[in-house]
Amino acid sequence: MKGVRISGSNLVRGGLAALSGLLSGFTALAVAELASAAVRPEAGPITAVGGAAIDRTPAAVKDWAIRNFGEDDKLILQLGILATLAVLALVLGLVALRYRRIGSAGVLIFGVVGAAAAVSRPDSTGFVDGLPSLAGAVAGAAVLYVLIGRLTATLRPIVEGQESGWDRRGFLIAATAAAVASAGAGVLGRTLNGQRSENAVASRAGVLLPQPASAAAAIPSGAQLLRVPGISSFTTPNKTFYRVDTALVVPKVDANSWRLRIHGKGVKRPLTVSFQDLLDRELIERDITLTCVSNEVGGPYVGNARWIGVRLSDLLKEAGVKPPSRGGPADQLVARSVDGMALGTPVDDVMDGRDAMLAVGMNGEPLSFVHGFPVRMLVPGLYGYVSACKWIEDIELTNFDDYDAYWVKRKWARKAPIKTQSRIDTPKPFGRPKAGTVMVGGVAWAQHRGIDRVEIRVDDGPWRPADLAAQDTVDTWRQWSFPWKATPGGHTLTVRATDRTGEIQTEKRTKTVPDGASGWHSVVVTVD
Ligand SMILES: Nc1nc2c(c(=O)[nH]1)N[C@H]1C(S)=C(S)[C@@H](COP(=O)(O)O)O[C@H]1N2
Ligand SMILES: [Mo]
Repeated sequence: MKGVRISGSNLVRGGLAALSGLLSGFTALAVAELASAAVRPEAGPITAVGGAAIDRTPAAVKDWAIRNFGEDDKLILQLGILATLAVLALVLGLVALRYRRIGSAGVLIFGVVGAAAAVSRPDSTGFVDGLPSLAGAVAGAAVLYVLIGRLTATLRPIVEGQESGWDRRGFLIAATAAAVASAGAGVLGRTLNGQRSENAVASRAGVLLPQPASAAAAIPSGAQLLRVPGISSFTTPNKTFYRVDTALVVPKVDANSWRLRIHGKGVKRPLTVSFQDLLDRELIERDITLTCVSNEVGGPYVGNARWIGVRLSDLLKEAGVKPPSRGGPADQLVARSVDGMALGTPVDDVMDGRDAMLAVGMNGEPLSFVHGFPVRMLVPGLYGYVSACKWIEDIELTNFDDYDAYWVKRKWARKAPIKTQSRIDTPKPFGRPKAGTVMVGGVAWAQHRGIDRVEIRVDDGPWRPADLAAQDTVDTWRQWSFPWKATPGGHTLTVRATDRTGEIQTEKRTKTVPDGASGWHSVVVTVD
């Protein structure tokens, strides 16, 4: 009887020890959240560890995550970190029951790991970034130490002959106090961190985009094919525009205090401009199709929008920058963002007359926070990772030989013009259209070269020309359609495009790494 009772009580104590571990982890995160409000929200442990994990993720894995989780990749990563921490906290609680100090030391070690991650981030402001993790870990370690102390305390039996027990009451009080205090710290931290972004939200709400001096020509009415249900809309709405970046916390920048610095090699007159300075300059409005280098053949990471911004070459010329083709000493423009991203763009591309811009507006609105408010860069014809810096705050002129930007350090190519691609939007893969005329349709893009021709092949038949929608500009994608006389049975539809230099989209399949996927998009359907 006695033996059974003791092991039962050990089981309870084991469970409570594991719970103490969890509570200690909760305290650590909550206190870290509060401390991060005093440093920077991005220095919080989950963001820091997640960000550091993204920085260290090999290109192929990053690509795999984008492919499988799409834009939920960051949420999945954060949930994964939380789940891992929860398991480790449970284990530490159990360890602490036997070895009280080692349990608490374990919590401290996690704090050091979090602090190291925070300090290592490219946007880190130095050692202070490690403080939230350390402060959280110290609080968490203390909570674990105290709780385990109550679980292992031996109280003298109250009644003569009764078994001596542990401090149930003390444990309950300490655990409740820790939980309440941690929840308070967490909520306070969240609120304070939220307030920082309020100024940014207010500054965005206050933006009135001026009329651009150089308006975009109206989109030709024939650019959007109306009789092809299921085709991508010519202009991608902001809400559904794809998003690819490394930011676990979307930067919320206050436009009123935002500044952009232009400096570096061959910059005769370094410039610092404010958001208002940009709005006061001559603005251009252009339709530009943006594409991600991580887009698979047939993939979704491409979108077209109407952007308003300042011509980047105007600013560079004002700063006295000459492109290397005219004797300038710097061939790389490195754009840096508030979140520590660095993207490298060929100076020649930016200054060759194309509409490279610092964009402030997207489809008639100020940029949204996810798409880079207040200002982002865009260079027609180049993949986003070598051109489209969001939340930009610094432009440095340098050389490709002297500096590798963020993605280049991670095996992606230094230079990456967008490859000619075409995509079948409808019918969908494994669709079951009815026999008869089926409207096949989609989009094709070869930014800054333009699309000249799109062809469709049914099974192993001949290539036949698709009907092209009107071209907006060479910097935008182009819709196409093909009325297919579909016969019952399984069929494979394949598309390929030809750009305006006369080059046919290559059949050769390549991976997205290092400079973008190539190959033809095919869709298999069964005609009923
Ligand atoms: N600051 C910052 N800018 C960035 C990135 C990033 O991770 N951080 N990703 C780039 C990549 S890879 C692409 S494809 C485009 C995507 O822009 P979007 O999210 O507005 O579609 O932004 C670019 N600009
Ligand atoms: Mo990208």
